[in-house]
Amino acid sequence: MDPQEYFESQIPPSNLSEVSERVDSFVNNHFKKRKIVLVTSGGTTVPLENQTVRFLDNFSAGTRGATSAEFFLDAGYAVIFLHRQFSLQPYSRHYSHSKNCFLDYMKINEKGEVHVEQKWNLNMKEVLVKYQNAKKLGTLIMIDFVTVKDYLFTLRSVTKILSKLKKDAMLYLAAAVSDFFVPDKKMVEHKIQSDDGPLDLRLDKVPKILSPLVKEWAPNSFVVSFKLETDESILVKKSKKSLKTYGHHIVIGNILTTRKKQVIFVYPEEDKPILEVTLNEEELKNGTEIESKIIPKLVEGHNMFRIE
Ligand code: PAZ
Repeated sequence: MDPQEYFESQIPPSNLSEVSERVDSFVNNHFKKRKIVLVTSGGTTVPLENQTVRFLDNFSAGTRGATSAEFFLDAGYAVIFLHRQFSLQPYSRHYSHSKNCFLDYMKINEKGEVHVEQKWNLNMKEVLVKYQNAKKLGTLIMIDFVTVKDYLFTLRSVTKILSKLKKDAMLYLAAAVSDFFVPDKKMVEHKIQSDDGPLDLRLDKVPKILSPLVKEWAPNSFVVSFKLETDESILVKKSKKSLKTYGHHIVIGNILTTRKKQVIFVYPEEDKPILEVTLNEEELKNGTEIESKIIPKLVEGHNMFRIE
C-alpha cells in the first residue's frame, strides 16, 4: 500500500485536529526565535481488534528519544516530543522507570514533612532546574501516540506544520515503527475468540512514509532517521539504501544489543566517511549517555545545512 492510499483508506485518530492546533500554536510561538526539532520516540502498537484487547508491540522504551530531547533542549531547541504513551519522557525518565520506586527518593523528616533524600539532592536539583526552565520558556510540547496509525497521521500533520520553518526545523525520527499492520477494513470489531482453533494472522505492510515526508510534507527540514538492526553485517548497507531511496540527510545506525554505547552516522555523500560514535570504558562507568555525543554533532550538521 502506498502512503497516499494508506491515508485515504484509514480512519484518522479522533484527536488529530486538537493535536494539530496545539502544535501549530507551539510552532508559532517559537517561529524565528529558535530552531525546532521533532523527536519521535518509543514503539508503535498494531491492534488486532477494533475494540482492542490484543495488540503487537515492540521492545522500545523510548530511552533514545527522551534522552535526546533533553540534549536538544540544552542546545537551545524547542522540542516537539512525539512519543508512545507511558514511555520514557524527558526529565521524568530519571525517576519514572528507574530501578527505584520514585518514593525511594523521599524521606519524612522529624517535623513530618516530605523531603528528597540528601544523597539524591544534587542530581535531582540539576534535573529539576532544566525541567522548570523548559516549562518557563514553553520549549517542550508532549504529544503521545499508541498505535502505528496514530503515529503516522500525527507525524504527517506535525511535519506539515513544521514546513513553515523551512531549514530551521529538524526531524529526529527515533521511534520504532511497526512494519506491518491490520488495515481498518480487515479489522474485526470484537475480541478474537479462541473457540475456532489457532489464529492465522496476515498483516499488510505499513507504507514507507519517509519518501513523502522528505519530498512533500517538510521538504526543507533537516531529516535524521534511525536504522535498527540485529545483524551487524547489514547495517551500513541498509542505512545507505535508506538515504538513497528517501534522499534525507543522515541515517544513524544502531544494533539492538549495543545501541546505548555505539552508533554510526551514515551520510548520503559517497565520499563522506561513516562516523562512529562510541562510549569508552571510562564514560560507560561514569554514566555518560551516548546522546550527549550524538546531539552536538547533529546540531553542527543542522547549522551547516541552514547556511548552505
Ligand atoms: O527506545 P530505545 O532507546 O530502547 O531504542 C532506541 C531505538 C533502537 C528504537 C532507536 O535508536 C532506533 O533505532 N529507532 C529506529 C528503529 C527502526 O529501525 O525502525
